[in-house]
Amino acid sequence: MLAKTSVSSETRIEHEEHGPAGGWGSLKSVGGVLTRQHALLKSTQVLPHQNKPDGYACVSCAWAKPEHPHAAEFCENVAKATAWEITSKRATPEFFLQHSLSELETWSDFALENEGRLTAPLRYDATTDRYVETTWTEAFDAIGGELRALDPDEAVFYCSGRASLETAYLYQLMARLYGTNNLPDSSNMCHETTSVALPKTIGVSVGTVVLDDFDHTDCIFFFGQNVGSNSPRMLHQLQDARKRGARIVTFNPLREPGLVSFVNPQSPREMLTPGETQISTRYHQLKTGGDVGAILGICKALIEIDDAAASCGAERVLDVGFITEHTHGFDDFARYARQVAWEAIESHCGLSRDELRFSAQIYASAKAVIAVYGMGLTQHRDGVENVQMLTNLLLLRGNIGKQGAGICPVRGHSNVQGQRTVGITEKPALAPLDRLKELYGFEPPRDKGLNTIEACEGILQGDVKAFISLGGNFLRAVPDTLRMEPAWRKLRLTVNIATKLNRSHLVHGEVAYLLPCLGRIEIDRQQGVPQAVSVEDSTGVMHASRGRVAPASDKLLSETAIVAGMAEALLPANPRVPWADWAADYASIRDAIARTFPDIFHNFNSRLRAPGGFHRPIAARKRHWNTPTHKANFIVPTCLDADPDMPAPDGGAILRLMTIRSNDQFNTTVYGYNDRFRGIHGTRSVILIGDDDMERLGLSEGDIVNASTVADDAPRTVYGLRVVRYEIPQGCAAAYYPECNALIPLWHHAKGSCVPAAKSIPIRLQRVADPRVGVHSSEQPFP
Ligand SMILES: Nc1nc2c(c(=O)[nH]1)N[C@H]1C(S)=C(S)[C@@H](COP(=O)(O)OP(=O)(O)OC[C@H]3O[C@@H](n4cnc5c(=O)[nH]c(N)nc54)[C@H](O)[C@@H]3O)O[C@H]1N2
Ligand SMILES: Nc1nc2c(c(=O)[nH]1)N[C@H]1C(S)=C(S)[C@@H](COP(=O)(O)OP(=O)(O)OC[C@H]3O[C@@H](n4cnc5c(=O)[nH]c(N)nc54)[C@H](O)[C@@H]3O)O[C@H]1N2
Ligand SMILES: [Mo]
Repeated sequence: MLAKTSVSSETRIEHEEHGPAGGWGSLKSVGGVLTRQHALLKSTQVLPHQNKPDGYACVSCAWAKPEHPHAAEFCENVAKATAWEITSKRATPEFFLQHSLSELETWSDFALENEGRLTAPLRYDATTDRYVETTWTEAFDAIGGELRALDPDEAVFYCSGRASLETAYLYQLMARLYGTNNLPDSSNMCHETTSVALPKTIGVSVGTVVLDDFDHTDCIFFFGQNVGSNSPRMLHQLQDARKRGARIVTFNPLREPGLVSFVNPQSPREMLTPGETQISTRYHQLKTGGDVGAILGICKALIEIDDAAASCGAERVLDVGFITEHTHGFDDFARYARQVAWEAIESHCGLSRDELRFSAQIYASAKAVIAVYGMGLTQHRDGVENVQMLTNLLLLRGNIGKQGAGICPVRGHSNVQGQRTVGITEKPALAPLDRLKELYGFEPPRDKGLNTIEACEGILQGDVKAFISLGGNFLRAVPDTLRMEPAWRKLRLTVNIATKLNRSHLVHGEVAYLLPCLGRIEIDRQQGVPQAVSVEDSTGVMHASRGRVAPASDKLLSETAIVAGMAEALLPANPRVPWADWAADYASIRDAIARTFPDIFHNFNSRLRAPGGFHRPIAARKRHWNTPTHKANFIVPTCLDADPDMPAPDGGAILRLMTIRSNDQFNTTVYGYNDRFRGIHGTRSVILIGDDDMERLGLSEGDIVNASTVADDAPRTVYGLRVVRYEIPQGCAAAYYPECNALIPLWHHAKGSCVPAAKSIPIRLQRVADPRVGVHSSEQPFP
């Protein structure tokens, strides 16, 4: 058992300065994964086709793909994600005959996925406690029969963010024809905060920035997004902007090396000379959860400067014309900002008024500012206010709807934004229900469906009986692991459409199916014709994607074919809904998407052929404000005084834990146990704590601690974390996701968006006398 789970011989924490992002370290890190996955040769053959007009769209993050791609338009992450998908390792039916699910449950996340690609459809056999091979027809019929026996609202159709626009469209249609809006997706744990915050302020649910804006900006404000690890291709835009003299002001509790400096591994000249680009021109290590305070401080400083200018007739600092013509609520906001005390701001964010004033000057002197953000803003109880404060800042100088400026939420999964666009949503108001009714002649469900948190509550209460998962690793991604797992076992039906084995497949329902699908890099032939699929990137651009390598097994079906097959077995025949024809020719699905969403997808098939894809319309870019006031709205924050994330201070014993991603993972997929940017090697069972806190809590580097959530309703502890001394603001700590998800109470989520507050968990630490406890649990995430 331990042989399977142990992956590294050595645990090493380094404290020397870590090099820049990119560069030789990046090449070395990629090489390791390619070799381990036996994918070296194949990767070198396919990677040049990544994000190219004839190639496949990146399977890693959703960052924008340029119209004129670099010779090698890929990054460290993509190379890893590619190797992980086209690996020559296989988890065959024979593998499943050798291992019971109870045994596999003791394996780590890494070990499970490292078995390689799933190769045949599998059904759970209770008598042997194993997955056994089945046929596609048996699987579809059985799943259809199980679902028909339920009330549709007892079933949940989850969607991780990787499936194409075509598959996602069919998936939501299947759920609605069946009779439910229970369509939660990974954005419920991610940028749902954005989708709730932005419609109220600027009347769109997505960012307003496109790639071209990076060529025209002179200043970027960067909040809570770890570009070096999570969207490295964006470093090219940041590097170019810096070379033009643009300034980058970063707010992050951790000094993330990718935000400090960068060497372009695709530029031989840069690789051979020591030069590196400094990315951030100012770096504010604010307190975790302190963004509203920090941004408010900058707004307050701007308003102070502007008030002074107005009183002496000097040039104004605020864009008065824009504010008057285009915004609503400025007076209330300005009044609030003038009266709020600097002390309150400073204690909220841990930054001084002088630092904030200085950054306000930088902001004021820039003609066009982009604000970039990620999970550091969205995964807090006050996440929605975080994002809205950021739009307040942009609105003060008209930085929305002009070239080189705008708001830029960096999306996660490669098609997470697009899935929402084509109807994956639990909110009926966001789905084109009337149009679906008209096109397909049925009465769509009108009740609100379950989001991720509500689906978890439904599973705990026993109201949810079936869980269908289009990709993802739901059980590992959601909060409250130790409460969710026993409840998940009580489900009647679990169906997972997946490429690789993960824990959500092992903790299963009474009836369980594991259905293996093609990955996006694989050639998808239907009736002999290779098919293209499409995805939407973080900047609202739609791209075609064509697979390049032979499928991992001849028993795989495409995700599209699996959804169509399930739908045919589940639903009564309807001549207007030609599942088999759709699955045979994806262009016909695109025609259906175009008929459903003509504003975005008119002439979908022909426009998809354009190099660089096509843009969706984003009203706020044109300063059309689809809000109730028909203006862009300033929003007065409410959270400065009361901190919803943390209980009352307890003599400093309570720390605020953020859960983070390493450079060697993609969400719950763990590629390896090294976080080279943070100097942590060979283990993920660590907790990063600052000097002062270590001293105050009597801890030394290397001590083993247990972390427990400060909450009354249930005990939540993660055992055996090794203390790592790290530069992080006082009172804050960091540890890896998903290992620490057991610490997040289900109810600890963002007001308004229900995104788990994974960046602000109140915890207490307890030192473990016997350090061997930690050695066991560092390889063994399920104590
Ligand atoms: N290699 C790789 N790439 C990925 C992923 C992956 O796991 N691995 N995941 C993908 C997905 S689904 C997503 S959503 C994105 C996630 O990408 P990010 O949005 O970068 O998410 P995190 O890695 O969680 O890191 C958030 C950053 O916010 C900082 N932070 C934490 N709390 C606060 C705070 O209160 N304020 C501020 N200002 N900063 C804070 C952290 O220090 C960290 O640098 O990446 C995508 N790309
Ligand atoms: N504590 C904490 N929790 C978090 C976060 C955090 O920062 N902290 N982040 C949250 C965020 S931002 C997100 S997006 C979620 C992620 O939640 P999910 O999207 O549910 O999880 P992933 O880890 O991305 O899913 C990995 C699995 O997807 C399957 N897969 C990979 N490629 C394909 C494919 O092409 N098709 C299909 N069908 N399956 C495929 C593989 O079987 C793999 O095991 O986690 C959230 N949870
Ligand atoms: Mo995400």
